[in-house]
Amino acid sequence: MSEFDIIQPKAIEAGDATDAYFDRTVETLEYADRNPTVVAEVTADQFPSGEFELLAGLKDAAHLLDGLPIDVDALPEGTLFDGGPVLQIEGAYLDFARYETALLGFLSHASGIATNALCTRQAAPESLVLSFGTRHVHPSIGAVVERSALLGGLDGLSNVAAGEVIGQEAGGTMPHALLICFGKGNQELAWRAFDEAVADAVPRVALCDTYSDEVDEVMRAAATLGDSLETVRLDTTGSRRGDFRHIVREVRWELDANGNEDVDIFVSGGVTPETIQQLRDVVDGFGVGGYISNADPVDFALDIVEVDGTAGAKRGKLSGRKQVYRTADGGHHVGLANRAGPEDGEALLEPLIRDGELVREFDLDTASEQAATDAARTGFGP
Ligand code: PCP
Repeated sequence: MSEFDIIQPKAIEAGDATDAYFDRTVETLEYADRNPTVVAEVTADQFPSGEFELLAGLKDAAHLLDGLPIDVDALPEGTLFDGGPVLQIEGAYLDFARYETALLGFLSHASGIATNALCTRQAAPESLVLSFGTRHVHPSIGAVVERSALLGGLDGLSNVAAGEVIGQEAGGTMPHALLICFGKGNQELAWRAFDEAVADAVPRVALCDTYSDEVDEVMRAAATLGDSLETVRLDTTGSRRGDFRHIVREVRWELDANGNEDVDIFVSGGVTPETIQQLRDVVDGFGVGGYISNADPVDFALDIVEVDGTAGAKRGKLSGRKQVYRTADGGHHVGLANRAGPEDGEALLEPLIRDGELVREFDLDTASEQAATDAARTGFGP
C-alpha cells in the first residue's frame, strides 16, 4: 500500500471513491426494498449559453461503468458541448448510485483541462505547443493533465510517467537548474555538456535567459553549438520581461543577422492564449503550463430525469430523457429524445455501454481530431 495520500485504482473501480451519502442511500433503498429504473444525465448547464466546453475523461468514465448492468449513451470524446447532457445512464438506480462521485470527477477535471488546451491550440494553430503544467498539480493526475492537453490539440507532453501511461514519449531539454549547476558565466559549458551527453534524437534546445541578457545568451549558445543548435528557449521570469515581444524580435534579428535563420525561438513561462496571440508571428513554439493544468473543472452534475418511465427531475433541472444536436450553424440544441430534433441537427449521444458491455473504443488521436473539427464547426477559440 502506498504511503501517498492517493486513492488506489481498485477502490475507484469498486465504487468506493464515493461520497458517504451514497452508501446511506444504498442502505436505505435496500431496507425499503426500493430500486427504481431511472434515466440519469450528466449536465453542466440546463440551457445552452453560447460557452462551449470540451468533453474529455470519457475513457476513464467508461471503464468505471463497464461491467455494471446498465445502458449508457454519451457524446464522442473530443466533442464540444454547451451545457449538456454529455452522458446518459439508464438502469436500476442501485446498480450505479455509488459511482456518481468518481464518474463526475473523471469527466469534470479532464474536460476543464482539455477545454483550456483547445483554447490554447486555437490561439496558435500553426505553432508547436507543448504541455509543461504537471508540476502545478498532484502527481496522481499527471496523466490526466497530459492526456487532456493532447486531446485539446497540444503537440507534446513533458511528464515522463504520464507519457508511459498514455503511450507517448515525454519531451524536454534543460531547466535553469542545469545552467546553475555549471555556475554563472559558464553557460557554454552547460550547453556543450548537454550536446555531448544526450542522445542524438533529443532536439538541441538551449535555455537562454539564466544570468544574462537574452540576445547575449542566444548568440553565445549559437556560437557554442553551431549548426547543432535547433532552438533557443526564452523563459524570462516575469519581473524581467519588459517589452517581451521586442526582446523576442531582437533575438530573431540577431540570429538572422549572424546566419542562424534556421534556429527557432521557443517561449515558456506564464504563457496564455492571449500571450500566444501577441507572439505567434515572431515565435515558433510555446510551452504552456498553468493555464492548462490549473483549469477550473467543468461543473458537471448527475441528475435523475426519469423514474420508472415517468419524466421527473428536481427543481431547476429539465425532466425527461434528452438528445443533443449539433446544428448546421455550429450550435448546440437540447431536446426531448422522443421528439423530432431540428431538421439540420446531427444527434450527438451515441451508445457507450449496452447491457453492461463497453461498445466503444477510445483513441486519443481520433478524439483530438474530433476536437479540432468541432472547434472549426462551432467557432470555438480565444
Ligand atoms: C518553465 C516555466 C514554468 C513552467 C515551465 C511551466 O519552466 O518557468 O514555471 O510553465 P507555466 O508558467 O506556464 O506554468 P523552466 O524554465 O524549466 O523552469 P525552471 O526555472 O524551474 O528551470
